[in-house]
Amino acid sequence: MTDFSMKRLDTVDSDFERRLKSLLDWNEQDDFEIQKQVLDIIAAVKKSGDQAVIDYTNRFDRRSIQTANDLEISKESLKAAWDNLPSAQAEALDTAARRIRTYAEKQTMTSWQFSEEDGTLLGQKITPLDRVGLYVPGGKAAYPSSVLMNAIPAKVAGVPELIMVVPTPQGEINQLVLAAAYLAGVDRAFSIGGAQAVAALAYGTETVPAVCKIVGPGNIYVATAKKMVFGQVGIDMIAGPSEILIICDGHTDPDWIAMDLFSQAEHDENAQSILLSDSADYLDAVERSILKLLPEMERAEVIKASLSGRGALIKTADLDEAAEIANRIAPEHLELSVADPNSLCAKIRNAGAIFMGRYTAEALGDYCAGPNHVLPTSGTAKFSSPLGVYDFQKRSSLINCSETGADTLGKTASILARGESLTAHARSAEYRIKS
Ligand code: HSO
Ligand code: ZN
Repeated sequence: MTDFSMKRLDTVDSDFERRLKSLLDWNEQDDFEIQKQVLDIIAAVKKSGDQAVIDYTNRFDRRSIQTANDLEISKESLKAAWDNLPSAQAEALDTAARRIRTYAEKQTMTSWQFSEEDGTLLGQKITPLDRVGLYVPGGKAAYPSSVLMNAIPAKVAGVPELIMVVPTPQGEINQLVLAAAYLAGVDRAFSIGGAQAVAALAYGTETVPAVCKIVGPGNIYVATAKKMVFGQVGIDMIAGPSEILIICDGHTDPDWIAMDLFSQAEHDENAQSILLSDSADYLDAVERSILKLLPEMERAEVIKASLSGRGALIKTADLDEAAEIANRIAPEHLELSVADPNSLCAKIRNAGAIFMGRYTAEALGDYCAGPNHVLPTSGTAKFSSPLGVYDFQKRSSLINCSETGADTLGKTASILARGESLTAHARSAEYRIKS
C-alpha cells in the first residue's frame, strides 16, 4: 500500500480555502449523448407503450420477453422470496422495517383548521399521493435496505398503490430485494429498469400504471430520465455520490474512525470521506489504521480510489472551527465522534443526518436505527431534508367562508381586484357583499 495516501489539509495553511474548494468540487458533467438516448427512449415508450418497454428490456437486460404479462413480478413471487429467506436475514430485515416505520410515523403531517371570528373556516388538508413508483437498481447497487427506506415512508403516508420497478439482467432476480419489497408493502412490482422503466412509470403503458411521483436511486440513465419526466410526475431528488464527514476530538479508537471512512468509500470511487480533528497526532493515527486495515477489505480497490481521490484528513484549530467547516460542506452524513456531542450538535446547521457520539456509526443509520438513509448530498443539506413521510403527502388549502366572512372579505377583494383591473374578480366578490 505504499502508493496510497490521503490529502492532508490544515486550516492555518494559506492555500486551505483553495484546497477545500477543489476537494468539494463535484460537477456531474452533462452528457449530451446520454440525454439524447434517454429522450429517444422516453419518446418511444410514450408512443408505443408496452411494446417499447419489452423491446428495450430484451435489448438492454438481455431477456426474451414475449408478452407484457411477463413484465410483472407476481405478488406470490414477492411472498415466496420473503418466506424463503434465512431466518437471521428475515429477522434483521423485520427489525429494520419496524424501526424505520416507528420513526416515519412521527413525521406524518396531519390536517388542521381554525375558525375566524366571522365564522370563516381556514385549514390545510393532507392527502397521500395516489400512486408512487419506486425505482430499485439491479446488480451490485441493489440494496434491500433502500427498498425499506423508500417504501415504508410511502406506506406510512397512506399511499394506496406503491409500484416497484427493478431490472433483472438476464432474468436474474435479487431475492432479498423482493423480500424487502414484500415486507415493506409494495403493491405491484415489474422487472424493468433504466430510462424505459422511468418513462413507463411517468406516462403509463397498457400494463404499467402511471404514477404521481418516482423515487429511488439509479444510474446516470435513470437519473437523466427522472430529470426529464419531472413536471409530468414528481421526483424525490437527484442524488450525487454518498458522503461522510467525521469530526473527532482525538479520543475515539482510530480503527473505528478508519472503518467509518471506509464504510462510505466502499460505495463507489466518487464517494467522499473526510475527517476533521483538532489533533494532528490523531490524524496520523487514523492514517496508520487506514493503511493497516485497507488490505482486509473486500472492496479495497474502490475504497482506495475514493479515499485518495476525494477523501481528506483536515486539521482544525478546535472543534468549533470543525463545526463551522461542516456547516460549509453540509455533508450527507456527519459523525460527531466527541465526548460531548450534544454541545457540538448545537453548532451544526447543515447536515443530512447527524450521528452523535463515538458509538453511533453511520452504518447503524444506513440500515436500522430508524431515520431514513435517503439524504441530501453535494451540499444540498443547506436547503433540503431527508426523504420522509412528508414527501408522499401533499397539502391542499381549505377555505370555507361564512356569509359574514364573504361580506367583509368581499370588500377587500373588490378593491384589490379593481386595482388590478380585473372586473370579473371584483364583481364575483361584490355579488356576495350583503351591505
Ligand atoms: N450510505 C448509503 C446507504 C446505504 N448504505 C445502503 C448501505 N446500504 C447512502 O446513504
Ligand atoms: Zn452506506
